[in-house]
Amino acid sequence: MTGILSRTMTAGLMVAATFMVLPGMLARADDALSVKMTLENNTFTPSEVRVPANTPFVLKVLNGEREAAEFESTDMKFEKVAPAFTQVILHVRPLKPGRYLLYNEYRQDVARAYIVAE
Ligand SMILES: [Cu+2]
Repeated sequence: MTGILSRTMTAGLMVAATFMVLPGMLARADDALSVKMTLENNTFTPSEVRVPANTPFVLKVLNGEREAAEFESTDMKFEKVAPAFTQVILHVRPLKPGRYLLYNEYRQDVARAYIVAE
């Protein structure tokens, strides 16, 4: 239920993340809200995180599995492969209030989590 919210992100990280996910876009390090999740044993921790609605944020998901995962969300329109024991950084566009599903596409049946925008 409780997400790890952090407004601290170094400019260097922000540039790297932007380069990975949105090539060509300029980094904005001033207002980065970041949220973290970890996937381990087919379970996301936390399984639900809250973010402010209508605010862009950075979602960092660590794949703690021994095999690759694909973090995907049709609700939030992203998908990214994460090799074993790596973290992916996703720039999520502002969300209207609601509950948004994300999952490991390789194990959709079990590994699911929610972003709650409010
Ligand atoms: Cu996919």
